[in-house]
Amino acid sequence: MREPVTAYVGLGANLGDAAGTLKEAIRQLGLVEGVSLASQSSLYRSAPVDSSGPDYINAVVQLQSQLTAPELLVCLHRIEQAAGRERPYRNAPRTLDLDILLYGDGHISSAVLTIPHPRMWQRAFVLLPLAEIAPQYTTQARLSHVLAQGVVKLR
Ligand code: PH2
Ligand code: MG
Ligand code: MG
Repeated sequence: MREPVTAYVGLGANLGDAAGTLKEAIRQLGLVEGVSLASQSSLYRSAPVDSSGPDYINAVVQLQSQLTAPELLVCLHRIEQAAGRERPYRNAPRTLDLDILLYGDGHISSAVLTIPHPRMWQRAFVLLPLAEIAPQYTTQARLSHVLAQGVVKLR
């Protein structure tokens, strides 16, 4: 059996019942073989950043994963597909987006996967939920870069 790795996954949606879709996606993540849900942030609302359409709902979860990062990515894509994800163009509004943010202390740079997520440190909709469940990553210096972005905590 592989040693579990602590991974963080960012969830986002701005089409349909975004909050309901995120909650269902979190439930689905916990059902994946080899993955357990360790903690989850609150939900947050924010305007689209480099995207369009309705406001986004975002959250971050902590997983314990016995999968490799590429194996986890396949599972995330499957859950996105089940939520009706379409990819008409880059940063299009979406029913569900699941991004691996951090995978243990791993660094990956492949055609399909970059870890740590390359834009996570510039985005309040990632850092504020991450700060709730993993404050060791969200130093004041990192938060100070994004605090001007309007993000509202929902619950
Ligand atoms: N995701 C994007 C692009 N822009 N903006 C917000 N507010 N929330 C997101 O999750 C988001 C975004 C690309 O994945
Ligand atoms: Mg994304
Ligand atoms: Mg994505």
